[in-house]
Amino acid sequence: MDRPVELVGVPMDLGADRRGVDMGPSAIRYGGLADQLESIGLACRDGGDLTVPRPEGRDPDASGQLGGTAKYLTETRTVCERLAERVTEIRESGNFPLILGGDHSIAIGTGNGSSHDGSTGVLWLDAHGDINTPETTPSGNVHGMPVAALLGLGPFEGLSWAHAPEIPAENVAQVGIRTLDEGEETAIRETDVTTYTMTDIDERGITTVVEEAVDVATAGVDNLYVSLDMDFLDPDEAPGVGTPVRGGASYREAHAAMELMYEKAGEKMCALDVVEVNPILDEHNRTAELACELAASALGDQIL
Ligand SMILES: [Mn+2]
Repeated sequence: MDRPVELVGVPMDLGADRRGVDMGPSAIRYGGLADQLESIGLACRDGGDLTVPRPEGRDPDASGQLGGTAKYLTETRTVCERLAERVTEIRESGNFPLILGGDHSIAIGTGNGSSHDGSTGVLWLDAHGDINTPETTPSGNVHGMPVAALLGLGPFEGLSWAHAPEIPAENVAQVGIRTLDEGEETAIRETDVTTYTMTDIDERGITTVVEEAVDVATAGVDNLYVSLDMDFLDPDEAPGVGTPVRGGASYREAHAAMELMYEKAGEKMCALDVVEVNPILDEHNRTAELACELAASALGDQIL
C-alpha cells in the first residue's frame, strides 16, 4: 500500500435486527487498528465517525414501501449518501478509505463512493449473500440487501443513491457464502454475480478460490472494492458478529484470503470496509482485534 490510510467509522445499526453493531467502530479502534497499520509503515489518519440517526422514536416502516419492505430506508439513504461522499473525498485526496462498520447496509455507501470515477469490481467476503431486495427479503433488514442495491436489482433500479452502475454484476465475486434465502438463490442465478460457497472452499481450497474470485472481480475494471463481513469467519474465531453462521472460514483461511487479495490486486484496491462487529456478543473484544489483523493483512501486512 503506497497511500496513507484514512479511517471512517459508521456506527450504523438500522440495517440489522439486533443492537450492538453500532459499537463496532469503537471496538475496532480500541483493538489497536491505527497502531497496527502504523507498525507496517502506513500513515493512518482517523476521520472520526459519521453521524447515524438512532432507531429510538423512529418508525422503521416510514419509508419502507419501496415495492416491499426495507426498514429505515430514509435514514439508511442519508448515511450512505454521506459515506459515499466521504469515500470519494478521501480517494480524491490520494488517501485510502478504510471504513469501519456498523452493519453491512453501509456497503451501499462505500460501493457508490468506490465507483464514482470508473468501473469497479467487488470482492464480497461474507456468510450471507446480502442480495435480497425489498421484494424478496424475509426480514426487511437492509443489511441483507446491499449487493442487490449496488446492482440496482428489483425496486433499487431507480434509486441513484443505491444503484452503482459502474459496478458490473460480472465483476462481483462473493466468497465464504453458506446461507442463502430463496430469493437470493434466484438473484444469483439470474445475474452474473459469481458466488463461491464454503463448499467451494472445502473442495478447492482457499487459495484457488480467492485467486479465482479476485480474477473475476478485477477483470477489465479500474478499481477493486473489498467488503469484509466478519461473519465470513467461523463463529469460533469471530463470535462477536451481527448474524453468526457455523461453518465459516478459519483464522488462517481468512488471513490467506486477505494476503492473496493484496498480493494479486492491492494496487487496484480503492476501498475496504470491515463490518458487522458486535461487541455485545463478543468475548473480550477478540472479534474486533481480529478485524484489525485482517485489515492489516488486506493492506499488505505479511508474516515475513
Ligand atoms: Mn454481510
